[in-house]
Amino acid sequence: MQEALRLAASVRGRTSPNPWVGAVLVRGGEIIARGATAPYGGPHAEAAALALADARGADLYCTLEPCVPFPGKRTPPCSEAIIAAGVRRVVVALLDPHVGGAGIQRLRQAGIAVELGDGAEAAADLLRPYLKWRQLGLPYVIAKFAVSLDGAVGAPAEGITWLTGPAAVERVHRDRDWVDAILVGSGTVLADDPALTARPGGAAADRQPVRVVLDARGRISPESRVFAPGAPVIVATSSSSPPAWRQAVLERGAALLELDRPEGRLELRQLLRTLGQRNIQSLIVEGGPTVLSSFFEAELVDEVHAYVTPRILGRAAVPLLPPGTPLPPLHLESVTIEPLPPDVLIRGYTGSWQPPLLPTLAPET
Ligand code: AOF
Ligand code: ZN
Repeated sequence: MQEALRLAASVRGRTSPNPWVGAVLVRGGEIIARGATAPYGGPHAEAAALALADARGADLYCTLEPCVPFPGKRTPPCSEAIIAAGVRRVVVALLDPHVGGAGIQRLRQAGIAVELGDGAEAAADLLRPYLKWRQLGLPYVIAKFAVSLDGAVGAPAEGITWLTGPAAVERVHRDRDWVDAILVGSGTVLADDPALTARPGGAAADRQPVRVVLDARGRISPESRVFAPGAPVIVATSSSSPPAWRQAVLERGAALLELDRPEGRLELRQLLRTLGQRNIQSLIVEGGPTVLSSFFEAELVDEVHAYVTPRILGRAAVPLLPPGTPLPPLHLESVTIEPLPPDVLIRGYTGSWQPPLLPTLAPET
């Protein structure tokens, strides 16, 4: 199962809106074939592994429940392929909310021994974006920011966009490289004019995340770098942005979303629902402080990536949450710490949504 999880992780962000899954065929304690989900429309992990070896009498380990037929399906169902291949036993880490146990049932019906739950926690952890999107229809939200030792958020000085060193910048690009979308506010576009592309190893990635800009009043220039070709752009605005500006943004090839703006703030839940409908399963909110605090305030953040940088900026700290925000203090869960010299990444979950582990299945008969 560990090898299946490694295979799944190796295609993270390459299969959307399909979940990234790994599968391993084993006979006599030896791995005889490996598979990972192909890009959307291509073979699933199980099918990929089954195509590589004679599976009669073998055991199959998969990180997600094998699929069953459904209308509009693009590939042949894995459960049928497993049965036809003569697999003896299947070990499944996690149920697929889209399949809901029907895959397990079908295999058992065909006389295959199915074991459930080995590696469930690791599989759910790996698939958090897909699981949340399937359950709630909303993308999984990662709030990313850099903070100095004196608690200031944002750029150190005019013209300098990155507070952190090269190792942390590379880490950010590797995250941009797997998520479906990146979001910033108009203030960040005005201050930094970011390209918002994934450039791991310094080179533009083949697959780019969708760029989302929040601009209620139509402040950003249609000449901004975020409109450069290479990745789709969505600009979320309100009824108060000028028609001429909207026209100019559309001419730059961006999609416009008009959101409600109760109390002067864009309706973020409405935005996330719309992004979810567009198959965006994961979103990094990169700033600035105003946008980040709105996401925290609306309790829409699932995961935090805080880069702490050993600088003392000696200017007024920008708080992530405005003083007096009516929120219980947030303690991150499952915290990990990654040294990225000279910076440190503190990563953790807010607990606003929990992945399902093992919903009860009908007992084996
Ligand atoms: C699996 N193995 O590797 C993946 C699965 O339209 P299709 O044929 O690509 O089917 C998409 C559904 O299959 C998707 O919504 C999810 O429920 C499941 N993904 N299933 O057995 C895999 N990626
Ligand atoms: Zn499948």
